[in-house]
Amino acid sequence: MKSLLPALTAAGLTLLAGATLAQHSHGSPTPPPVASQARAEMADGEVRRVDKAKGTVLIRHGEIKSLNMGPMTMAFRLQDPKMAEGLNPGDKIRFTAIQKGDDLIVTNLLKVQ
Ligand SMILES: [Cu+2]
Repeated sequence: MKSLLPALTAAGLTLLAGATLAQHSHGSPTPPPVASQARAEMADGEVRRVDKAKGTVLIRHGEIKSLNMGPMTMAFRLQDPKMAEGLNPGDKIRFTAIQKGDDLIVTNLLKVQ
């Protein structure tokens, strides 16, 4: 578990170095490394239930590496209750979550087709 941290840091530095080189080699726009990095952190899920009043959502999710969690169905709190708008049971999503005390909080959520 501890050995993951230096590896992640090294990967981050490599991305930064790559971005700097790309900027200096030519003027054409290159896709920022942020996109793939963010996607790697996102977990897959399927919405099972939405509680707009409480701002919670029950998600059947896949592995969440950042939380060291295997696939399961569980409730998450939405960082912003507005994230529940347009969200319905059965929707496939990709999301990021953080742990805050006993709560798991969805910080970013995208619907996928
Ligand atoms: Cu879980």
